[in-house]
Amino acid sequence: ERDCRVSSFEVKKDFDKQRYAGVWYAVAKKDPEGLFLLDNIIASFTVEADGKMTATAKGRVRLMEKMELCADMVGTFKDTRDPAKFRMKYHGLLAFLEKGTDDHWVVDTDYNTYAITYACRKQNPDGTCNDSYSFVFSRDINGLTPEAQRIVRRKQEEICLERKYRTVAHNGYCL
Ligand code: FEN
Repeated sequence: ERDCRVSSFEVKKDFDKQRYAGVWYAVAKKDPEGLFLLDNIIASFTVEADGKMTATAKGRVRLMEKMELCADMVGTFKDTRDPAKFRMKYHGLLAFLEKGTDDHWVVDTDYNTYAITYACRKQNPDGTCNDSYSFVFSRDINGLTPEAQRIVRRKQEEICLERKYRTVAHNGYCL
């Protein structure tokens, strides 16, 4: 039987934030419950002079069925004992956007092609996740190579989220 306890998920070994920095395009995502970014999601990670990681994320959101806009989200990351596991405090530049604190785990990345991230917001009593989100990021807005897709698919299984993702469309809305 597969172990789907959050505490047993493996993350990137010897994660290097400097190499992770820069722009990533979300090409697929698994949504959490509640409000989130719809599509056109672009994240940009920076390592500050003091070594702390920060990021911005743009993504399309829809307000009241009719209006849509590009939401600007800002995240600041707190290091943990595991270099690939962070606590991310985030807020939107517009006050009505939800703010919060999530895990940000880098499950895997090769730094110059793909990355897969994971956040569990709520755990079940048995240690499996009850409310998670996950991004597949690409350095190339047009998507991943077949090689990177194979790696990402295996990682999605390892975090027990296979078949839960949907493609993130990019039509230049937040560029
Ligand atoms: C991540 C990595 C880069 C930095 C950040 C990331 C996380 C972003 C999150 C966004 C949440 C969006 C919300 C939208 C919202 C991981 C990409 C920061 C966690 C919560 C609405 C929609 C409609 C409405 C109100 C609010 O609040 N959307 O009427």
